[in-house]
Amino acid sequence: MALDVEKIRKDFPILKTQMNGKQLVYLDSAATSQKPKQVINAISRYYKTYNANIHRAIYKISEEATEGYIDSKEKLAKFIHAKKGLEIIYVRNTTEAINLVSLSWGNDNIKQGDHILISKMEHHSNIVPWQMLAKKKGAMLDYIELTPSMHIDMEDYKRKLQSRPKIVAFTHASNVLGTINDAKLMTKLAHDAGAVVLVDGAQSVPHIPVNVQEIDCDFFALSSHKMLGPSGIGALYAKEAMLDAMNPLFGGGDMIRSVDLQQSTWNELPWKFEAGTQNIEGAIGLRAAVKYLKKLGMENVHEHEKTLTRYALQRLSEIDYVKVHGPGINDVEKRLGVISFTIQGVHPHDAAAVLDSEGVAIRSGHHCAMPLVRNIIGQPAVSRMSFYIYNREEEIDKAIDAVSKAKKMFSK
Ligand code: C6P
Repeated sequence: MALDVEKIRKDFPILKTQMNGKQLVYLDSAATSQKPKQVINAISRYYKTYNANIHRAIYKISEEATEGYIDSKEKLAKFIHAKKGLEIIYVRNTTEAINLVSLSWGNDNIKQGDHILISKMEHHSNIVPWQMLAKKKGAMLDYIELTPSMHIDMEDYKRKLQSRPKIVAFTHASNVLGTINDAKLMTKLAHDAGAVVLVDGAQSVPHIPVNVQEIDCDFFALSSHKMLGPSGIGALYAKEAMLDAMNPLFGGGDMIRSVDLQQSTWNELPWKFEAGTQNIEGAIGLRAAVKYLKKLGMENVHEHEKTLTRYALQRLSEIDYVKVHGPGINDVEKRLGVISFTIQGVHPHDAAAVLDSEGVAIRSGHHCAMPLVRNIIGQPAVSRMSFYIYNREEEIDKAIDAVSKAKKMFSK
């Protein structure tokens, strides 16, 4: 079913904003999404009517806050098709979720000489924690190559699996290329080779249907702020058996069952991993975001973005001085609405500045993926436009008009 974009736009107060005297055209949802009034109101209602700490008191509003927090996990678990709410650990963001795995699971399971396998299209969040772990343990960090069409090179992947890595960590969808990886197949191959699998879902969960049980990954990381929810909250999904076997990363209130002078025992899942007062309003906001996306239907969300992506790729392909870095128009089915590009003779930051002056928000830079942007794409920076449920074709037209304006300005 096609999304009713005009109706959706009415839910996003920020879309009425002007930027540099022009109607805001927000094409940077891969960095963070805008928030609908349903999310804003849910957070506001929490603060106005039942703000209280969770798990700690038996009075009514504390119970209501606790119920909201727990229900948020249940709803998120259902949204990504986890078996149980207790498989969801709330953290600050995708970055923290991956670090939780590298610091807890990694510390206990990676030894000197072990291999850790990641891909060359990873965000720094899925590179640096593994570098730190490899360095600490004397382990080897290997990289899966990409094909010229900017997909995972599956032959290289199979070759690299022969060194029997202990863990394989890869992104479900690239924040630079838009490429959607076959997470299910990659997980199966990794499991067959005896590896544990972590999937970085920061870019996939907001835009495509995700089923962690079908993928069968052991860990899956996501951020609320990219999927209409507030920032400062994200989640680590992990299979219950993995979480049971892992040690907590932080010690403190709530994560314990009992505390003696010299030792403590841990609380049950998922609380064992959530020390101290949590981001309660964040969980309440994320619950509202999940409800909003669920109502739209993730198949419909993806369809809408594919239509926009097809349109943008078509229009950009008609401009001879623009180069798109990522899978082309024939690959739209397996692609996000994330389009990185360069304009011949125009620095990406200059391009972004011209678009800004026209009210169009895009991002330029290395997009926290330096090994990909610098070594594989071969540029110091790229411009990137990214779409979401509230974008429409005329906004892409405005962006492309501004691209030609930038070309004219800098070609003089
Ligand atoms: N990418 C972008 O503009 P955090 O910051 O922890 O919420 O998300 C990190 C992250 C991890 N993996 C992928 C694939 C991502 O895209 C991101 C965030 C933003 O592309 C900010 S750099």
